[in-house]
Amino acid sequence: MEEAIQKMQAEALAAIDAAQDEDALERIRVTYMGKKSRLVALTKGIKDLDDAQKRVVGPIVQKAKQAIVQALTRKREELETARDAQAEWIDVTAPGTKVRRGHLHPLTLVQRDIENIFTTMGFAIVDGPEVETEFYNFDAVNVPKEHPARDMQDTFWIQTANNNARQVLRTHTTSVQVRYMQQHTPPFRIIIPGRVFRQEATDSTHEHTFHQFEALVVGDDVSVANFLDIAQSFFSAFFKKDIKVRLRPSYFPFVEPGFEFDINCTKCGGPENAKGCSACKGNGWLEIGGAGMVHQNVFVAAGYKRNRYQGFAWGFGLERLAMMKYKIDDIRHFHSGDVRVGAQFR
Ligand code: FA5
Repeated sequence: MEEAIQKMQAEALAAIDAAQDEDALERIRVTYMGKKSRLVALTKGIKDLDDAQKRVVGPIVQKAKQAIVQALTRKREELETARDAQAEWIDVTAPGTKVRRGHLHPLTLVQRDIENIFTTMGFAIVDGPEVETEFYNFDAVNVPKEHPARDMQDTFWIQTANNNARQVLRTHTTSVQVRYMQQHTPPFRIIIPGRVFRQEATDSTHEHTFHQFEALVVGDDVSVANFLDIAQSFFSAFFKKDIKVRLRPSYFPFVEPGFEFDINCTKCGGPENAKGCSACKGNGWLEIGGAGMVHQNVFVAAGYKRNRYQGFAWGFGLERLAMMKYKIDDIRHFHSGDVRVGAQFR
């Protein structure tokens, strides 16, 4: 009997040691310690032994029981620890879940692009207020009161208590020219990016709120040739191809002489291949903006002596340029808030 107990104990301990998981351990416990186990059967048999045998076998059975219980407890703890460690394990090679990120609006991208090109050409970036006085928006840039030119840009007027200091939502970035010149002495070259407002019906190429880029270069001997050179360098860098600029005589009160300027079509390349081109409607040129030599009256309004300096200025629409670059057919997409538009520029 003693041998049988010791053999059973050895078997039980070996089985416990080899158990792979908590279920297997439980089955071993039932086999060796459960109600119908051999150990229980042996324990029940003790009462039938004589006293001398009881004194020998009793402690052996107790020891075997203790040894098995201890082994079971130790193994259970070991398996539990292993299970917890498994649960905390992170697979660093597993594919991650994609984080949704925001992105810049296409107009911001174009604005940054334009600013980068100009700053590498030595221009400083200048800012000005969107709510502007009538003086800086019109008077200072040589648009006389009651002059029909004031109607060229449909203006949002702001109601103010004092009618002598009327305010507007600026209709063009030209409004910043005199503000800047009052504070600075030539020579300088600046660009003025900004939001402008006009009270007009919207269509595929017109918005009531849009952005302009003004460039202003003033010095002792600045000429139209400088303007052409800078404009061609800028547009070639912006469209990443060789671009020609064409001037057409035009009228803006703040410049003399004044021009409208076009670039050769970025789609067909120019008049030679323009037949049937949808971008330029077959004429080979795309209208970009207005330009000219700064009117001496503007310099005088800024406090400079008449005929002391020369300068050129130009202004163009940011949205129209972005439309050309990204082949966008309707200006209203930009402010529509339709995420499908912006998402294409991630
Ligand atoms: C002006 O605003 C002049 N201040 C530009 C200028 C500056 C001329 C310096 C000479 C010297 P104009 O009104 O043409 O000019 O507007 C300039 C550009 O703004 C246009 O060529 C066009 O690209 C853009 N633009 C004008 N109106 C709108 C509109 N409603 N929606 C979108 N873009 C517009």
